[in-house]
Amino acid sequence: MSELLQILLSFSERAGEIARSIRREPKLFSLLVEEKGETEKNQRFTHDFKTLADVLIQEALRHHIKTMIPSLEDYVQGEESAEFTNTLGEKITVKICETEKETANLLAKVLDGNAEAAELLAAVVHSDITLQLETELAPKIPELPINNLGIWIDPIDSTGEYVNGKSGVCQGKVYKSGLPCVTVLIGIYDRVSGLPVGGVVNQPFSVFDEESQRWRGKAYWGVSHSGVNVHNIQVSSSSSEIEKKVVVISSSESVSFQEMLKKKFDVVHATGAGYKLLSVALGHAVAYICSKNSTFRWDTAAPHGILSAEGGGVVKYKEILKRNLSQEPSREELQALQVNYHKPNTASPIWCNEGGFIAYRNLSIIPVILDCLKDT
Ligand code: 2IP
Ligand code: CA
Repeated sequence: MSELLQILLSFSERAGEIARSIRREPKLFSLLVEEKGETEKNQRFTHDFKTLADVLIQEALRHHIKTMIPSLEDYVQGEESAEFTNTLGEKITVKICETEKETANLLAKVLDGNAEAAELLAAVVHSDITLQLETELAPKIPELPINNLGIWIDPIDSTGEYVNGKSGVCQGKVYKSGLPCVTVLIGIYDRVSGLPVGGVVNQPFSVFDEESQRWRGKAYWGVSHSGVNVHNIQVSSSSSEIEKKVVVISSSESVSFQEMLKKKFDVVHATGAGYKLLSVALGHAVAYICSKNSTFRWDTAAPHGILSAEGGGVVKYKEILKRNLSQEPSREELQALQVNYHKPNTASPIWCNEGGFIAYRNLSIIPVILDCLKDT
């Protein structure tokens, strides 16, 4: 069993609980909804607070890794900067302290002295939430070479949907928007090859339980290392038949791009890069095609790890379009075109997924997609 995966899975659940409790606690939630406030102070304050949820999760993971696996601490990278400016213009670096009280004091500074909100947040950050790997799968997971690994985290992907807090609109099995599109993404990659080794995707708002009037989360994971692939995804047989022709894309893609894909697929716009990748992993869509520089390594690393464990992957879009499209790409060719996670781009933004990508669970879909796009 991999201790690292167990640690990251449990942590993803704690992150999911931080995300849920911020929406659940009236004192914290009121800060989120002030996002729509009119005054400049309110807007700045809540903008900072929104970011604080992200930063808190990221720094909590860094703290957790430092405690559990000290050698990995320097190799945790994330979307957020831990430096914060409150409405008084004070610069504060958010970190998780040794005690809950110390963390609360630090957070109170970021929250302009709102001690009650700071204490609530500190309590959930320091709470000991665990989620166990499935007992039948845990023994199959290979040990991972900790000293060769790096971690990418996107603490809250789809921040806009998180703040809006709508329950979500479905097209087929895919949510186009809403809280189910929010994900916590923790990806593991090999520092030498740059290839994904595994990932955890936590969906904090997966199912709304009418009885308790609370959201329940789901956590998905996968590992692909030394030829051993293990994951906890269950793709129902109906998914492979009914959803066969769904591809997910961002609503920001051009009309002509969508028209080309519509020749062979039902095209669904869904929010959240992490969520779209998860939809492919779950078999709710056959592919996610992103033609632009609109995502980052922290968006793709975790679900890429799961897709690799399923035999799929995430290949560079512009690169694959350059090859001879009349020939089907081989497995080896697709392997060489995988997005990698260890080297920044030569031009800024250095960690964007330059040139876009195609995410797939089954490689047989790639020639069909390329056939649609051959005139681009
Ligand atoms: C965003 C978020 C957006 C996505 C964008 C990501 O991350 O996932 O929804 O755009 O690519 O970077 P789209 O939904 O159009 O694909 P964040 O919410 O963390 O900024
Ligand atoms: Ca993101």
